[in-house]
Amino acid sequence: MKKLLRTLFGCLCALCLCGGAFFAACTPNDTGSSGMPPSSGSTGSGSDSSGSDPSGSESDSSGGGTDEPDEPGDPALTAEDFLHTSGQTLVNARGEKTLLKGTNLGGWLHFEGWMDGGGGIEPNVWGNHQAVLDALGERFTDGEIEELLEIYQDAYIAESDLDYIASLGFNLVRIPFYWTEILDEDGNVKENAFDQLDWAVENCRERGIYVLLDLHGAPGGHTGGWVTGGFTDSNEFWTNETYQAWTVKLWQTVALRYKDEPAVCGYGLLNEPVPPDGAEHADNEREMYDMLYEAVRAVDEEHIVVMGAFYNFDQLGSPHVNDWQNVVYETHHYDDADKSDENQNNFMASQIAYINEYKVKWNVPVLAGEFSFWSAENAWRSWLYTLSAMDVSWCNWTYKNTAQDAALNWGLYHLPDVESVDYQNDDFDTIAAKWRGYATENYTRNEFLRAVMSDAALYGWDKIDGETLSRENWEATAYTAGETGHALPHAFDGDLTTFYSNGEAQQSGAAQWIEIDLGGETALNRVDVFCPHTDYARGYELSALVGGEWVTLGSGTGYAGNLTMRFDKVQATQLRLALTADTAVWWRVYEIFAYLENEAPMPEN
Ligand SMILES: [Ca+2]
Ligand SMILES: [Ca+2]
Repeated sequence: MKKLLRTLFGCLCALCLCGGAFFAACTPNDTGSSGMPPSSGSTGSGSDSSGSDPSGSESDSSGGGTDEPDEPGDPALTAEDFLHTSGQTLVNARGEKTLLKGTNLGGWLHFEGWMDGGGGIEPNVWGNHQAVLDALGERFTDGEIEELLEIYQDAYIAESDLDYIASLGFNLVRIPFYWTEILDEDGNVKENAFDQLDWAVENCRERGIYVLLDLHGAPGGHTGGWVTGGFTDSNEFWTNETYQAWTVKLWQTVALRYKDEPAVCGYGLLNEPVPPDGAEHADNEREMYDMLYEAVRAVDEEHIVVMGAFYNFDQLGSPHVNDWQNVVYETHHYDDADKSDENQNNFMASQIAYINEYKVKWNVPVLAGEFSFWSAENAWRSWLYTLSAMDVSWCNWTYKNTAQDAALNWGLYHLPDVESVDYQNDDFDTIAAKWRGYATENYTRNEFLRAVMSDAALYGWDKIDGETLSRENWEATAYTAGETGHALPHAFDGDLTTFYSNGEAQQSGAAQWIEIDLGGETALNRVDVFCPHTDYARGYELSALVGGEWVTLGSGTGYAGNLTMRFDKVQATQLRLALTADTAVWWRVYEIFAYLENEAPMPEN
């Protein structure tokens, strides 16, 4: 990740927020043609931002369309699972749409000192991969350094980590690596170049997890001197033909090795490229991507190639203009200037709109390859659910992190009990012992991120495991404060572009609610409510009439996207969803669904 992004995305925010609600901006040309859960497409064309529906009741539109959920099967990936692009989506060799959801294995094959075992290199307190190599090179032989790195790498990610990743419902790991993982410092392919990558590909394949190979740091540095490229204060890749030739060689070596491998979903050519002087050298950036694209295509015509839409899509240009086939554009999303819920919600919505604009305009699949919304739960959930509904793949930054501020949510594991290496003084055995300590067992599982991300991966609308209950015999009534009820058909018409709005500020005390007569005794264990990022319930309580008695099924603070409420199975005749918090914003509901899910316990803690 890169911290300078705040400036960039500050600009994007201003551009993209003009349309107001992100649903409005999602698929402006697509309303009425798609958008049914559990799959793709438009999530609405409702009007403005909060409280915008003057009628206080409903808006009209039409729509529909269906898609089938993924078929269950053997998790191991086979030739049938080999992915290609198709329009704005990814499909396997059977032609089935595939959405990638997962995490980054940051800090494993590419040190980023502030977040992993590479920290503490002076004068750059953040450390970086090249600095680690250089510091170790002062006192150890190349062979000893390789041995130490392998000790670290073998400890940092183990089979148990991949088991956990699979248990979260993830089917993607993005693997950032520094170029010296493959080549030595003379540009020759190392004997042990594929020790960890082969291991990762094989073990991910068995678990149904795709691997995206991400060249995070290229020879000479390619990220404007930022630590993210592994070589702070150097940006020579762009102008040094030797480094460029090595990078061509690297990608051809990698592509040749994996060209028939279905578990590799793509090659990320360059992470977060920052050519000298930025936009003035956009041609340079396009040339380098094109050079690497052609290098890969010379040995591998089938795999997806991933292009960094960085800082933005326009800097690289469309696949059509560049004459690239079977490519995905990857975006990164951070706004660390203001971590408030309100700002993160707005930022999240602007990024949804921005992704969708180019995805549609260029007819290209997008991967949100890095992002964080800190502790803004609504933004996290709304982001993940909405990307999934849009067929945009996603993986957060990152799986493990040494950051000691839990609220930053930098990792699915964090707050480790580890010791930093003293590169100037520690002997071989001490470094080895410290690096073995970076095994995940010495980290703390991040339950907030686990819940947020696994909910989206396991229970998003693209992943309903069970029966979606028919709403044919339902009769729903909405009650606003002090008024009698009225019907709200647009919250039950299967169309994510039409909605109910209560037309008044939300109140505590359950004085506003939606009641659903289920038309007879009905077994259910889950209710989903889809709301926009603005007008979602700030507090809710879900109750059911069971055997003539009202029982509370769940309550909480609410969030946008699809608010998923799961509970022990009940036989109910009525449901009631009430508001329980005071806020100036209205309440808008696109759809309400109920399900009888199969046994799908959350991953064990
Ligand atoms: Ca290695
Ligand atoms: Ca609707």
